[in-house]
Amino acid sequence: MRVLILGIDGYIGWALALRLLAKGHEVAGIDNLSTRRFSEEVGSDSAFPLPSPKDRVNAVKKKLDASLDFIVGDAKDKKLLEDTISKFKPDVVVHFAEQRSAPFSMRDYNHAWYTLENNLKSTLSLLYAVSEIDPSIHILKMGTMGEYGTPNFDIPESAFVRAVINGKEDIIPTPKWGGSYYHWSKIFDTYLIMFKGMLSSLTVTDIMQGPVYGTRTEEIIDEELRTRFDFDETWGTVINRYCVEALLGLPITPYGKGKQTRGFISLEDSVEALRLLIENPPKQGEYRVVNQFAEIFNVYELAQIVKNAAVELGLKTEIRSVENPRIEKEEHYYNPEIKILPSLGFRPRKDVRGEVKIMIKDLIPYKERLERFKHVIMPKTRWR
Ligand code: USQ
Repeated sequence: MRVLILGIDGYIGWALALRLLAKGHEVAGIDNLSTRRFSEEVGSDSAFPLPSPKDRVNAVKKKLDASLDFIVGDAKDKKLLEDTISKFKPDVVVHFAEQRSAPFSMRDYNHAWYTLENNLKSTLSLLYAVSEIDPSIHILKMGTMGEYGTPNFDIPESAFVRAVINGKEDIIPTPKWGGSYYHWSKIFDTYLIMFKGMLSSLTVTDIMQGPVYGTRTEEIIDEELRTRFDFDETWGTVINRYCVEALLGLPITPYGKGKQTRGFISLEDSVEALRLLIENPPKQGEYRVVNQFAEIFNVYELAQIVKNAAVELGLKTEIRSVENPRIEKEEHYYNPEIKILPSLGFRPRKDVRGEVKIMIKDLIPYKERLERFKHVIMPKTRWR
């Protein structure tokens, strides 16, 4: 298949490109390199040094014997999308080209607005470009499990639910509640996709993915092919942060009561799930919602798992609950449905307990580099 990845330079975008190339698909990608810049803006960097786009393309040629078109450009630019789609003629466009950090979106008005404008504009540009050039192209859009929030009912894996209000029944969009401007941008994206998808009969998979963790996938066999790995308070997600905290001898930091519960998935399982969704598109004109996670944990349980792994590897570390910088439920019900990926044959191959040991081992050679960023690890961005 021919796959265009918007956001190919990112944590998942790059890993997915490698997986698809290894499986014989043709891949092109667009990225404006904004995560590299924004990571610098908060005084941080990827744990693994990142090759330039040109070096990434060369590494793919050398190590995977594959070619890749890496376009440095902005996915908000509708003309760029039109030109690339007309030339490359993708079967599927994967949309990861969004600002993906909740804390970054909560820094101040400018960061909130940047997140909303960037994410909604890239989504709308893509929806229009595809509907004008070839509405049969499958759009695979990265949303988030965080769109649902943490409701006191089972989270369905569907775009609509049945509701009864004052005795009258109707079908309404599945209720959503974002915990940051970033999460709200994904909710608004979903509504744009459902509306424009309905108007133009678009074929869409909207993926609700939980936090991803991990340092590698099957294709990431050496440093030249590594994907970025963030650990600072703004760009790092919880398990990745805990591993770096443990390695540097900093306390592992569950926020607040630590009973915040999410569905987690390893990078390896994430790219495999994405490959399955690409190779098994929905029916033409269908809007498909997919919940994507592998294991459910609360953030205190995760801290214990990372601590045990670190101790086994001879590291000294402790868990220290810190005041929660976010406004979120710290104890809640959590039971999301997951049926589509299993129906496509998806079986997670990694689990947190095994993977965190591999992660810490992968990070050990970069300890000295990580020491330089110690000051950006503890949480500073407050929700109010
Ligand atoms: N947390 C801690 N300690 C830390 C860091 C985070 O307890 O040191 C807690 C947070 O308070 C939160 C949970 O861990 O309750 C998850 O936080 P996170 O930073 O790992 O993830 P989040 O901000 O929700 O966002 C990440 C990605 C985002 C993706 C989302 C999936 O950055 O792109 O959409 O995970 S989900 O969480 O399901 O919305």
